[in-house]
Amino acid sequence: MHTRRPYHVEEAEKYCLEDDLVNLEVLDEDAIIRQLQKRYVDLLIYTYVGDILIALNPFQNLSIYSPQFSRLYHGVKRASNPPHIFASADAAYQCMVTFSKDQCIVISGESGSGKTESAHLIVQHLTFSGKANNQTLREKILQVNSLVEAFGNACTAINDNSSRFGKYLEMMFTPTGAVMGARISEYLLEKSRVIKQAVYIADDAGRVMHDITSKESYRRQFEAIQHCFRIIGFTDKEVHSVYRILAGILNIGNIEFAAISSQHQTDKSEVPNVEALENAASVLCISPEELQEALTSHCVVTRGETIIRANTVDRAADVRDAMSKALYGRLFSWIVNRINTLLQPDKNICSAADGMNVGILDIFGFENFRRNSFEQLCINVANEQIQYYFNQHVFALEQMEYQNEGVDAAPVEYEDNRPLLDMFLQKPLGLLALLDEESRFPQATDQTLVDKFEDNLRCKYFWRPRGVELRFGIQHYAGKVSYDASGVLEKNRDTLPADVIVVLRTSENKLLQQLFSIPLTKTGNLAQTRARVTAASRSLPPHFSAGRAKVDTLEVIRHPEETTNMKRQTVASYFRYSLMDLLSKMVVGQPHFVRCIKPNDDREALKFSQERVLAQLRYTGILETVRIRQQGYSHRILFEEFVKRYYYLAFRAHQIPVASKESCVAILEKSRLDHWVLGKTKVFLKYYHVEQLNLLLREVLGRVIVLQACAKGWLG
Ligand code: AD9
Ligand code: MG
Repeated sequence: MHTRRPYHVEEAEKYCLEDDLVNLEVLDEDAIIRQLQKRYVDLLIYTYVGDILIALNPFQNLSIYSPQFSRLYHGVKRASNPPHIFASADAAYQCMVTFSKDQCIVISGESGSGKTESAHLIVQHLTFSGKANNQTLREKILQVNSLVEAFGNACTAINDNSSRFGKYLEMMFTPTGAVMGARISEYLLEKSRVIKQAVYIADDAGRVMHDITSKESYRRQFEAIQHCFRIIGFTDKEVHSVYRILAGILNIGNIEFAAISSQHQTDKSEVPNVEALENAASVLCISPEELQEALTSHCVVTRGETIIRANTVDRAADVRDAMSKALYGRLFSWIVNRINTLLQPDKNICSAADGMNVGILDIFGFENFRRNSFEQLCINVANEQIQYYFNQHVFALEQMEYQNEGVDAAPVEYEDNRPLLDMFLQKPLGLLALLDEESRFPQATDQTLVDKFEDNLRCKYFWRPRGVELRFGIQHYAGKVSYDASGVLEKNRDTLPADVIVVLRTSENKLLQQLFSIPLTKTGNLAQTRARVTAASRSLPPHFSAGRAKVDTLEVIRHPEETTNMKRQTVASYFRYSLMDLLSKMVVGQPHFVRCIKPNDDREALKFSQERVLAQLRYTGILETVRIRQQGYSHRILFEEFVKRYYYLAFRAHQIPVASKESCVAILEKSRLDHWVLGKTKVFLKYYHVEQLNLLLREVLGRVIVLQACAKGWLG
């Protein structure tokens, strides 16, 4: 596949490790991969591509994350130290403080590549940088990830601690950069996991059984969770209620159904293992009779009359599963909401509106198992969206600005996944819209669903293998995935019968009552979310128009059972909304990217599979990224803003210069920078210029403060 490079080039490169791929003289896949490999075996897992960080999973613990390292990377020039995740976290922090602007760190990579670990390390460094006087607050923030992951991560065939939800953690800071609180938004928790572990887990049955039987490790994990709850500030009563609900979910899973046939009816069901039913009812503090009733029958209202109908065995099992999923999903949302309340900024210190934040995005990575279902589809579409976001920022927006501003820069070709994203999200003929439409027909089956996809999705990204009825394939940006459509319709409908809600509301467990009484909104205050989404959509660039269309039709989220006449909220429609909500948060901040790479599929330290790494470099467009960072200008600042920010570098404090091109030139020349360019309205800078300017500014401002202090006689 690759031609080997001449020997002397390899020789010359032997001792030459480049911290930044942009500095490579020979720029091709071969050079990049050899560079990364050499670094990896030297345990240099981090490498820059300009301002973007590549992080290779070391699959072993490295001693480079202590507070001493945070100190080393705090507030210094990037080139002073080897590349590090702390340097990226610090860059975001410094940008936030210098420009008083929200920042957003987007971590991407396939499942098991190290996103969640990276997110932890970023939080660790940010709590270090944003020194809160309040030690307790810092400790609380450090526990947040562990707590939500205890409830939302699980073991898969790819990753023992795989995220089964998307997480956007915003760390909030005062205008001077002291950490003052945190807020999490969770996206698309995979609820189906509590009722049925997919086949891919069964592959690992031996190990899972071993884990389950090694009680010692379970007890340690349990104690760790207890510790997190306590530090963050949950009351004992709340924690107790949480455990009861978890025990309820486990016991519900044991309830079985059997058919009872009488003379008149043959499709009734009953619970043969009454003990499981009683246990479930007991821990959930509800009546076992009412629980049985809710599972084995349902009310139908016709012409004002209520009729009770029996549930078949299958239907009863579906209701049981829907109940477990609802309990798990709502409990998870409650924990997240509660954390947000416990970690909100103290109004006496600073109101959230006056502060700034750094958001850290850690979603579930791209997945391709032997069997892929609706869950993988949603996960992969979310990754598709994040890749699109990356492309927009790194390629599209930048090249558009060159054109608009008349700046001469060679265009860099990149793989645009917009058509694929449209195939999923378009209305009315995108895959998710088709799925929703089919979910509304009671007679529809998974077979009619796949037929519908085939009839409508006529593009190269979709195909249907012959001879396998319920299969369809999708060519994702990260590879081909074959999906199994069985059960997809039902998963999308995600119905929870009113009878179940009624009985859960009778619980004496206050928390449980609460979970099913108020319409829980996943994203906090609905009115606020809606306002934010609408406001952000106005500032979205034109290519976000698909998103904008979604905003126009944005419906207030209500849970299906709270709506009788309203259209049901399906998982697919909630998913679209979530993506939009997430993007709306992200577009507000200035983005920083961390690209996680998995060096091998065996989770082995020091093992570097060229083939696997190359595949990831290709689909994430790393080579193109290196090119654009080498040739392009990743920072574009309006003249006015540039002068406002940096005038101290060339003018005296009392001189207020005109916001003109000439003032910009004066500043740039005084700062002795090379290779910048001026457009019609903006200064075009390389990523390293901004760092140099900020360091200079800090020096100058430091001198100004000392001078002022002397003038006022404060310093001896
Ligand atoms: V998924 O999409 O949620 O399935 P992630 O989040 O990308 O996936 P994760 O961070 O969970 O992957 O990393 C997988 C495993 O790799 C971890 O459990 C660690 O054992 C290992 N890992 C990842 N990064 C590091 C690191 N910086 N140091 C040590 C690491 N181990
Ligand atoms: Mg993860």
